[in-house]
Amino acid sequence: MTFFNVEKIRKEFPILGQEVRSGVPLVYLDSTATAQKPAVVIDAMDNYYRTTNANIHRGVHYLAEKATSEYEAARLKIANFINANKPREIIYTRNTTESINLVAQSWGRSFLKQGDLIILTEMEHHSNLVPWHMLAQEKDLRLEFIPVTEDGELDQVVYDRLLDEGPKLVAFSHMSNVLGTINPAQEIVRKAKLAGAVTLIDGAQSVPHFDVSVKELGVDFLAFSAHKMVGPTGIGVLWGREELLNAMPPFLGGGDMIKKVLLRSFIPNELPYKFEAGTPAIAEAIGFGAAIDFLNSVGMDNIATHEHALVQSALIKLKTIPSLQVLGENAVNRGGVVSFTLAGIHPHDVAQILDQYGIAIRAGHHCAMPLHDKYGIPASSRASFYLYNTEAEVDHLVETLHKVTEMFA
Ligand code: C6P
Repeated sequence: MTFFNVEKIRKEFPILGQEVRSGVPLVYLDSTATAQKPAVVIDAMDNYYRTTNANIHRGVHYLAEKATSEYEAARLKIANFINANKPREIIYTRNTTESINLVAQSWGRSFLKQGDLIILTEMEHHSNLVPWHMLAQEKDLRLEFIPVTEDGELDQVVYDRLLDEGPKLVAFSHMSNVLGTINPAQEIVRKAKLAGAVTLIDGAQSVPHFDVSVKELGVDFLAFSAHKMVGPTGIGVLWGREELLNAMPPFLGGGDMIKKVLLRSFIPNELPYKFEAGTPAIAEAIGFGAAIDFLNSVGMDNIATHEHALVQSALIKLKTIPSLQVLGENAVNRGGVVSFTLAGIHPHDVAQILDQYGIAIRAGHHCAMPLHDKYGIPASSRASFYLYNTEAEVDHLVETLHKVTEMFA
């Protein structure tokens, strides 16, 4: 059942109307990698370059002031979107990956010491693993992992046991980019806080797909990327609690992040500029603001409901393929991602054949190698859904997968 007019929404996305080959329309099922962009986002960036382009926070001329005010207006929209207290808690970064590295290199380097425990999970994207590996190597920290159960959920019993060991940080993905599992973030954060840990949520796959409120979650840091939420590439956000951000040293040094520079020292700027060194992605911030307006106009609850319906239908229909195995099929709470294997067929072959039928999916380890190791497979195929996908596209996927299995029979 659709709760909004998906055909009308599709018309807002110029790319979706195309054929990948003559007579083969595009079926885009790879929004978990990056989402398509509506015309309002493309136009906002185009318009910025045609009418406004100037550097921000530096000039006093008309264009500089206009660019600055549009850049800052986008920050306010983003703050409201995630229910943050203050726009200065929104730090523009390049993406989720940079946001997590910022926390590791600034907060982690300053506040963690030898032997300290960080709790992560087995379902993390490399972006929420490698920054901590790097820091752990440097500072001799301990990393422990909440296991993933047979059902594709986090093992809360082991989590409780790990909490008894006094972690300094609990960092986890709100929604898995492989399993689609939506983790009980509020509960994970609540328990972490009781144990005295700082908390970080990787919101790369949650913020684009359902309503996320940092106040409700009670978390300390939230990282996400514009490009997965119908916005441009090259810009993301680290939201952090003001008191934590204030206590952290700058991450990158250079222009705009300083209040004063002497030959041998500097005084850092106020938030959020302390963490925004150099000329930022101005057009992208403005495009991000337009993306937020677009998502708000559709309604995050409507988007979540639509995706839920699509993924439930896909899960039922995929059962008609006996050799197909869904990863984490039984997770109770899941978003619009389905990763699967087809017995005896390599995921890259699956993706290549689907491409012949216009269907774009992702094949590989999806930047979650340890999770694939856990399942004892090197790779999987992944279809993912967003607000512009349709039931007809789900049907096309399932029918084409039947053809794939027949080809290899
Ligand atoms: N996952 C996928 O196809 P960046 O690249 O920094 O915008 O996002 C990184 C990232 C972090 N966490 C999660 C849960 C993610 O899914 C991603 C990006 C894409 O699954 C590209 S690998």
